[in-house]
Amino acid sequence: MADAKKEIEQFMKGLKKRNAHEPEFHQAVEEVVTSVMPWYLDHDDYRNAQILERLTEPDRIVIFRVSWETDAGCIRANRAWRVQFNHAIGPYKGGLRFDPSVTQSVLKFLGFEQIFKNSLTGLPMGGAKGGSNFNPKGKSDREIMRFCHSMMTELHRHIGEDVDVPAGDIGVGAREISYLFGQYMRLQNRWSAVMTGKGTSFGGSAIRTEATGYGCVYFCDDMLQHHDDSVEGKSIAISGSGNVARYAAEKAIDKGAKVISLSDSDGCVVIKNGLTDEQLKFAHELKEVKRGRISELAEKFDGVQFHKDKSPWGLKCEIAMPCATQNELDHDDAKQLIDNGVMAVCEGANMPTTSDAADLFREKKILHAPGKAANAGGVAVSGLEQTQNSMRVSWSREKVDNRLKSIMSEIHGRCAENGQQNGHVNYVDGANIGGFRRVADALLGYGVV
Ligand code: NDP
Ligand code: 2IT
Repeated sequence: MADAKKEIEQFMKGLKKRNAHEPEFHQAVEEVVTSVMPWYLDHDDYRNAQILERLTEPDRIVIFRVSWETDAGCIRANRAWRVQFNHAIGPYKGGLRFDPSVTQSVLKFLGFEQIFKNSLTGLPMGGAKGGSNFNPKGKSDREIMRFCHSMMTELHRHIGEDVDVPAGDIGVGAREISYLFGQYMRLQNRWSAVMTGKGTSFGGSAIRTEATGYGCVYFCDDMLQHHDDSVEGKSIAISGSGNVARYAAEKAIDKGAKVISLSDSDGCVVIKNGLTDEQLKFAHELKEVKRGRISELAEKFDGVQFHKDKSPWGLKCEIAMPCATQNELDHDDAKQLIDNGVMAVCEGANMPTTSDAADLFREKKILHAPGKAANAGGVAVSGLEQTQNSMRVSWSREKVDNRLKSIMSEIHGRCAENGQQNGHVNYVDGANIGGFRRVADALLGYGVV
């Protein structure tokens, strides 16, 4: 068998040359290729069909301008993308991100990750991602509306219920999905399930808002139970205070854990005695309605302290749940967490751990659930929303929540099966290999496409 390390180096050299100046994309590919290469080299049929080479080249990328007008009458132009990465196992599916840090590299990494995440859910969904470098912070509702309407005026040509179905991500929540969907309907003159994360009054699924955070805690509990333990009674450091972080906190509290932090890009709040239901309610309102800063939680409640420009990774905790953004947990953070006795890292965000931090978790055999497994609950319930829309039915919260739980358990099972290493489960390898195999089989069957 060829030397896997050498083959990985060779592969990455070519990929970096073809995709210069795209560090996030390189990082996401390298992680998958590192897990998959030994298996790939063992399977000549996949190798001869150049499955890895084909899977790392997006089907297409649409780039376009979004022109819009501020309330003061100034004209602005942003750049937007839709990366349609791979639709071997179902229509393209993945979120839209609005943030000034959005680049083609970021969206390619996210679209690439989405292929394997969606495959792990067992549902028929391909991988895509899109978004814009538009900054929604500080914009009025009407500015957001004008931006979303303008964006959809171009995007609508490239999506469709059986083609590509966008949803939310950073900076894109219920308000933005409604504006985008409204414009799609106006342009197409038909109601179609072209987006997920819709309001429940117009075709959205119960539990979709909560699904990523809830699913992350279900996965974490499955992972700990597989090791004869559970989330109950554990102290959990959570980063972020957006959609994923807040609903992860809600479910963690529900399962008897102690949530000791939340954060945003200004810093983190530490809640020594554990986040209470009342504090969480305040945080939901603060972020969803007032669109305020997490420091206000410390201003409002005794026993909550705000640490400017700090992440939660210096805190002593048993579980770390990064739920903000990519590369928010680096090697020093990983070292501090390990020195403080962390037993599990469960990723609500996409690729929140830098490569060298992930290497350290691997070396120290820390249970490390990668985002493509642990945060797949969001897209899984998006898939269930698509099913309900096609059937013209709407399932109860209980039914969707039960489906979510069983999908997360199935994902855990796929990771455990594919990540067995001398009596230990490597969840990163398990998720990458498990997600890859289903898509690779489909591509192999299609011939040269
Ligand atoms: P939101 O926009 O609701 O919240 C994002 C949170 O992360 C905010 O608290 C934000 O703080 C913080 N944040 C963003 N960028 C940074 C940064 N550079 N440094 C520190 N904090 C930052 O997004 P979501 O909760 O939806 O998404 C969070 C993560 O989860 C992302 O990685 C996303 O890709 C992933 N994800 C989301 C899913 C979903 O269904 N929504 C599904 C699966 C994964 P601030 O307000 O200051 O910017
Ligand atoms: O990263 C993700 O999985 C998401 N932002 C959700 C995608 C979706 O289509 O629901």
